[in-house]
Amino acid sequence: MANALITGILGQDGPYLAKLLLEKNYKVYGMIRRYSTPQFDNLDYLGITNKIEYIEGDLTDDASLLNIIKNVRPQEVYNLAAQSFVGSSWEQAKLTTEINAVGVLNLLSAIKLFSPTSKFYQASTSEMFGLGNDNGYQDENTPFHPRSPYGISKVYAHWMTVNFRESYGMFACSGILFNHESPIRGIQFVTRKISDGVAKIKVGLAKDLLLGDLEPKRDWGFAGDYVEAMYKMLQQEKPEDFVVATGETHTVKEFVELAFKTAGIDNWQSYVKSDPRFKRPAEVPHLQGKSDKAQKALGWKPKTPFPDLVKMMVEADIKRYQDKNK
Ligand code: NAP
Ligand code: F7E
Repeated sequence: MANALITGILGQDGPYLAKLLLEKNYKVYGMIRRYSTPQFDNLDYLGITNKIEYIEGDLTDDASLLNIIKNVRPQEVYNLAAQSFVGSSWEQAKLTTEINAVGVLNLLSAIKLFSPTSKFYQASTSEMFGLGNDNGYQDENTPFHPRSPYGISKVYAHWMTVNFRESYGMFACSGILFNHESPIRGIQFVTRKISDGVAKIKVGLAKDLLLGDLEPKRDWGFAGDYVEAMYKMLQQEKPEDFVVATGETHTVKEFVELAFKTAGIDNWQSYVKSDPRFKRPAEVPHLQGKSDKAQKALGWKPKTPFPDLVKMMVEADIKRYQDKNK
């Protein structure tokens, strides 16, 4: 039986990836950091909480990683753990760097020492492009110009992954994924904040929705589709880096309009209020990925169109509130 270690198992992508690997008969180890009350809600949502073997560890604690890699010797390691919220990365720049940059070095070093044949996936991001090639698409050849401490930390981790591959011949891949969302997306990210806010307005629990800049454009896909690309990257004969994206871009405002419309509310302008607290010191104005390489080499394709994604998220949040009231 193949085995895999997933860090960040309690987040959004961890549960979708774990579900995919369990369906392929993997034994899945999930690394969780020490918490007084760990939150298994996302794994519960996908019905797989009891199918995973949990191990305590933290990317910033290199001894914990050495022990895990030594004991498990996973065939595949998916490093999804991160301080992933761009907005907080200015206030907690050092912590973001320790987890997202140095943490990845810790994990790669542990693998090199105790399980050098493990295949490694690094969760890289379109935030590394930032302002790079703002006039068109971003692909594997687009220069990086990160705009946040988060983006900068991920550039370090990306190049460290490439460097372990080039220096030690390790099977280390970097998946440069554009924004991907789902009904279990963290509540502070804009899509889920909108779907949750619209649901609260729909059921009468809120009167308005406070947002920052509505003009930035993002290439939004469905997390369930994107974890397939992660898996496929580690099944290749040789390790490479891939952009994963839909190729479509939409403004935050377009997401807002469609979310309200999906809930049967026409006049979104009456509910959405601008709040400068949600604006960023430096914005990434336009992301639109070109995933031709992944489509050709991995046979991967995004399956969920933008309107279906918005509908899935809004309907899931409305159902959550309706179920609570039963
Ligand atoms: P997420 O929901 O924020 O999940 C991240 C997970 O990392 C959380 O479960 C968190 O644990 C864990 N974590 C944080 N600090 C840790 C530490 N020091 N040690 C161990 N675990 C730690 O993120 P996601 O949306 O699933 O994204 C997965 C990965 O892909 C992240 O690396 C993110 O940066 C990257 N990425 C995401 C997107 C996207 O659009 N979703 C796009 C490109 C790249 P707790 O539950 O304990 O807080
Ligand atoms: O912001 C704008 C905000 O926080 C999207 C992470 O998964 O994807 C994510 O990063 C846009 C930005 O995601 C609000 O300024 C307006 O332009 O949902 P977000 P993100 O920053 O794109 C990348 C690929 C990752 O790797 C990250 O880990 O929406 N925006 N008003 C707002 N954003 C938030 N959060 N809240 C607002 O009220």
